[in-house]
Amino acid sequence: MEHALQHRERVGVQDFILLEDYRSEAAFIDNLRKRFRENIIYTYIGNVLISVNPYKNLPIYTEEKIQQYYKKAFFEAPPHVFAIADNAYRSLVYEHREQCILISGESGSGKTEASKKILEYIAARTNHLQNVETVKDKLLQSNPLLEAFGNAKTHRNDNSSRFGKYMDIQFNYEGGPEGGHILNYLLEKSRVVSHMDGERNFHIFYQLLAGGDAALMSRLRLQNRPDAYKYTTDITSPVSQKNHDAEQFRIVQEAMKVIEIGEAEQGEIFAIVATVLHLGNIKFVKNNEGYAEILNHDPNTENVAELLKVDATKLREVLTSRTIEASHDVVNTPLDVEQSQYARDALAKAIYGKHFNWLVARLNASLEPKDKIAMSSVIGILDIYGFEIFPKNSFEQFCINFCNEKLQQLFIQLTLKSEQEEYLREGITWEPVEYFNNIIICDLIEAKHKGIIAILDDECLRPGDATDSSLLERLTQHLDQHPHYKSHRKADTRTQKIMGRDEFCLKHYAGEVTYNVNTFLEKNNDLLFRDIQTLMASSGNSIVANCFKEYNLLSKKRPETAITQFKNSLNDLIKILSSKEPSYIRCIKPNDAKMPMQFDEKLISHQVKYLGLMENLRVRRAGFAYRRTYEAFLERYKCLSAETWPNFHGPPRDGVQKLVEAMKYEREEYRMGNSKIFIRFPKTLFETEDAYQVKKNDIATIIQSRWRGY
Ligand code: AOV
Ligand code: MG
Repeated sequence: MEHALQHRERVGVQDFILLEDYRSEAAFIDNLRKRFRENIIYTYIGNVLISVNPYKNLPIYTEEKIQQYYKKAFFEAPPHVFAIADNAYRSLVYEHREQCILISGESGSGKTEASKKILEYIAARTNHLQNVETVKDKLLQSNPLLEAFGNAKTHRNDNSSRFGKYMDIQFNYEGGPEGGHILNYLLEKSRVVSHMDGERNFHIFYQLLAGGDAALMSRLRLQNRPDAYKYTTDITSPVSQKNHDAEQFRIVQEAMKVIEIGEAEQGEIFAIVATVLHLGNIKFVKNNEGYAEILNHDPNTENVAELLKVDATKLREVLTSRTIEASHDVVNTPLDVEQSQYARDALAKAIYGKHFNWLVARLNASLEPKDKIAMSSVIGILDIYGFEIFPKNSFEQFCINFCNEKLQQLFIQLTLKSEQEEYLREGITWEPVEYFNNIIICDLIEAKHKGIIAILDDECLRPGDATDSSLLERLTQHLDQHPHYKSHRKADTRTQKIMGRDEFCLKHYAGEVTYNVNTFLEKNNDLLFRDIQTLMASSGNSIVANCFKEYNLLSKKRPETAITQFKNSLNDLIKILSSKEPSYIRCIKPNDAKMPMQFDEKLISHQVKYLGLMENLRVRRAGFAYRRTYEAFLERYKCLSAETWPNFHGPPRDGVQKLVEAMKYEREEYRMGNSKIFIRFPKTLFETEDAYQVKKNDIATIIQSRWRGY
């Protein structure tokens, strides 16, 4: 038998709180490395779960494992994503506190996988309950469907989420999942029309081309080859990838069935996917007058018109000209080739993006609880795109990284700050812990009137000659003095980092990112020519018609810019999350090669820093691992002292005092606050919980024997 100490030497400690040298980052990383080498990917900091992506399938998600976490309390079993799920579930069902699980970490660190495991665990955990099968199937099947349309291969991650997702699982009073609701955030639409070399468009395009049968292909007028389409070229994919895509296509079709998306609807969905591919192949030539023209019998335009059930001549018209209403006149202006290409790509992005929103709404309709009255409460799971630093960063990275700043701010507020404030409120002395508060960066981005978003929107709304470079000029003019903003004028001479004249740099909490300002205005305006909208609203494809009809109703008023919509929806999300009890999963990516068993220390150290894990640990260690109100603590453990059992008559604080004496807590193990007891070490709690379990069994045995006696 391995000695306990040797065991600890080999696999490290399961809670960083137990590290002797808890202030040393080297010790922290060493502990992660030991565990990673032993295929132990999970470790706690108190109740925060740290997860390192193993990049290989480990046998840690089996039915047996599920059972293990089902039956044990949080601190009893080794750290696991199932323990987080179970803890949230118990708190919801037994203590009636709404829960949310926030998963963060950079691209490829394992957020989406973790969110799927949570869902699978909850599905298995509630297996014994009646009438929840269909709902559970639908919840589970929403993943492959949304991933097909919203995920893509990037340099960082072969299955990268290109949209943010917050999913509520709604439970009835018995604790059975009754329904669900998904909120989606800003799909990276630009990927529909272009992607970097070595990356791909959204999975669904390749899945359809690889897996669609001959009849479907002919109906959609498609060939089974991604290289035949402009939007899906630039990829040399091995045969195995094609087989995988084909297999995924079957899974997507299966998922659609479970979600009750019937044949007719499926037909319309795939027609939309095919339309986008055909649109991409439409070519414009310059006519004698220098304007754009589509050749008369261009099959691509015909295909689009056929699939969308719109008039082909009209389609040609809207792609090559534009009507402008000026006072009482309607003027038709021809577009040049470049403008036409822009219109074509804008249409492809709009169709795909709106269809994605439609799909989420369709899923929500299918997930809506049948019986609203029986519904009691929710567990929310947030899986959002991780922080991104690419060689070239654009508007999308700006939005994604802003989102990560907001979530980091929430993490700080909810854990670090509230932790310190609680000690103050409870009248417990403790040494303050210094930490970096990223609110300064959030303000730089979103402050009213003078933040980056306000300046960007101003430029978008300014009539006349606003351009991306005038935007950059204004940003620099207003923000050059800000400690987290860098213009090319201030480019780092020490590191010789050269910034282009069309770039600005933000010092995010997670590192410096240089953004290229080109296309910021266009992407933020996100405008579609009105003629195109009107034509789409007349489409015989009911999904397309619906998506664009809504748009048209609003179009009298100028729609909000993309970034303002995003900012508002993020602030709504923060409100939702703040109203719930949070659990955290912090995901770490071990290497950039997407390989198993490679532990890149530099990369990991960077993530440990910016995730604020050392600060998190310091706060936790300076403080107490566990706390409960006197009422809750007394209610649970009152059987542990004859003086509090079966009822204690007096203030709960006095009752807890009796319990603490009965349990022989040492002075350094706990503190009595104004309304709560604080327990410093997990070990103290383990022992109390064990004693409680033993006592509970004793009591149950006594009661049973009494019943038998009757
Ligand atoms: P992400 O969600 O954090 O990135 P994923 O959850 O998609 O990252 O993980 C990336 C890949 O790592 C997965 O496709 C798996 O191959 C592998 N992986 C992650 N977690 C595990 C695990 N627990 N066990 C085995 N393999 C795993 V992004 O969405 O790009 O920010 O936008
Ligand atoms: Mg993801």
